[in-house]
Amino acid sequence: MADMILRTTLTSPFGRKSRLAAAVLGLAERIEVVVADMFDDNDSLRLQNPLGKMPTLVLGDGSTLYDSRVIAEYLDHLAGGGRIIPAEPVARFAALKLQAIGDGILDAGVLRRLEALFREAPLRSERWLAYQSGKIGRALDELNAAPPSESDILVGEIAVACGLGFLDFRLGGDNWRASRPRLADWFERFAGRCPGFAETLPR
Ligand SMILES: N[C@@H](CCC(=O)N[C@@H](CS)C(=O)NCC(=O)O)C(=O)O
Repeated sequence: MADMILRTTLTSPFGRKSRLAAAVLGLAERIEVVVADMFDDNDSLRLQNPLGKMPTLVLGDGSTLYDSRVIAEYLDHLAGGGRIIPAEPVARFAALKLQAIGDGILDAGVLRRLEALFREAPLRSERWLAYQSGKIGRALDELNAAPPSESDILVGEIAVACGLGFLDFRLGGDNWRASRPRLADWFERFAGRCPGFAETLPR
């Protein structure tokens, strides 16, 4: 039975990070997803998280946790610890660094999307959009040069997969795969082996 609520949309890539983490850790049944609307002034999301951001996890006692990194830590803790965030320092910081690059792709992608959502076409800054695209492109190149693990499913692999899934969902026309075949192959294999991957595809 669910004893926690996750506030997110079914398209949020950061929300997907939490949902994938829960699936990987065998905790999905304990979490009910209650869809949030970041544009609705009256949505309780803003009471649960003053930043009004998704994902936000509401615990059984009504207290809340955010952001996706903190939620990943919490779920890992609930599952016994060291499952998606290793305790051993070398593995731990490698996983957290990989999470940072996956999150960074998402931060840049979300900023690009917000620019399009909040600014009319004539007001959009092409320079800003290109600045964010540069981050995504360089991150993808680095990941292609050294793809994540083929066997582990740690917070880093989860974050990178959510980043790539977001590019496919929101920037479908932008074929990142063509010049990053090693990363594309990694992503395809990850999709096949990661619990919850298909169920959490953005929709
Ligand atoms: N660092 C945060 C980023 C969360 C985030 O940017 N979420 C987006 C949706 S994917 C959001 O809520 N945007 C609304 C806003 O920025 O007001 C995390 O890891 O959870």
